[in-house]
Amino acid sequence: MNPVQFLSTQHGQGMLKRARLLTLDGPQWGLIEHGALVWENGLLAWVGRERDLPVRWQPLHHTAIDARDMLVTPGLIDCHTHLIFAGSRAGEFERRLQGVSYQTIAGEGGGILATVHATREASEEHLLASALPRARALLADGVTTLEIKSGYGLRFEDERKMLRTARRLGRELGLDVRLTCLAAHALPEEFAGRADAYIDEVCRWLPRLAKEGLVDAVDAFCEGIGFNPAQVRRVFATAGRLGLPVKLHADQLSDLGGAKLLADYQGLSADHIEYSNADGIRAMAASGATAVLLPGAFLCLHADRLPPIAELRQQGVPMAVATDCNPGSSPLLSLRLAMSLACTLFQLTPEEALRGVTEHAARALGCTDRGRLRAGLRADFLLWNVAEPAELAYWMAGQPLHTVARVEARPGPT
Ligand code: DI6
Ligand code: FE
Repeated sequence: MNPVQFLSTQHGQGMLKRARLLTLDGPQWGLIEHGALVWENGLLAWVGRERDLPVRWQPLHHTAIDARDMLVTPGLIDCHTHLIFAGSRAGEFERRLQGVSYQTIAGEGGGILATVHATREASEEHLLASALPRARALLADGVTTLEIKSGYGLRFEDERKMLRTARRLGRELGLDVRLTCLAAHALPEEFAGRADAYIDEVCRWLPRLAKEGLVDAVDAFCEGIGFNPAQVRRVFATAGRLGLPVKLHADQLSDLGGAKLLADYQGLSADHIEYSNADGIRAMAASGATAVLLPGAFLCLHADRLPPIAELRQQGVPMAVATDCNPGSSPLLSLRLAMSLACTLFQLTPEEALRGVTEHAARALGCTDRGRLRAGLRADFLLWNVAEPAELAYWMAGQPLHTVARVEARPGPT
């Protein structure tokens, strides 16, 4: 199996020719047969049929990379991960296979809090070293933009440690990483029975973390085993005052009105949403929010309540797909497998699944500069060794990726 080739499009100009472009720019796949694209200093400068190449770009033709009729897509975007953590929850995996529920384990002080203990003990170096192989697995599957959440520190210094590590990981791998503060993920033991007091702390941390450039968005876990809508509203109101967009782990295990709550704050995305009601989906459509589907967690938790896919389609709510890579509910290291699960478990079409990890995943992160092959957007694109577009969601595992061309994230101070 040939290793994936990496190409930086950060500097200078370049051209790709003889490509089958899946642009996602328009209905269906946005397929352009016999296509070509030109990049310049990290941006796509032109995308179209090779025979229509403008005169100004003709000089590039003789040094163009020949895609040899391979399918070319935008770089993949994993818009929901908990990639930074210490410790292992494989033992819980075994217990859940024996029928012990996720909630029961959480109630015993395991689950998220088990990972919190390990993450609090770990240094930044240890967190980075343990996250790098997980990130490299996602890169080898075509991810060029990665969202990473905090949420296993639950103390200021440990949440800061997680977000700094996520930023360092991006620089180490030349990958664009979007940082989401999920301090409202679980109630730490030292605040047992005092959730409102803990939310007070989180609201005090946000301006300090934002001032260090460590927060691109704010998230919360609105759930019986997480935080109630009133507590989430306080976190969202603080984020709003700081000009930070919000996202929400919404209605994953029960209907707490999380989708409607997210929409009330013009949030970027409601994620999981298995139990979201029709009112919440309508509110998301009206507010322009994106739904993030997380089939890995659905599968691993043996969930039986499907997200409201028909309502999302009917209301025109964009559907993104992500790995939710985390040690408890979704130890999933392949965004393409998430695409496949979104098709087989949630009945998405292969085209919806690819749009879910490109254009719609970009929307879920508030990134308007990526997710399609269109002039002016980032020059992140992938060449695939597959004959048909549906194969991108059809093959589970394997190594169909041939080349990753991407804008390298600029190194900088850690
Ligand atoms: N929902 C999830 O599925 C993850 N977090 C959340 O809010 C689970 C995270 C974990 O189990 O470690
Ligand atoms: Fe999650």
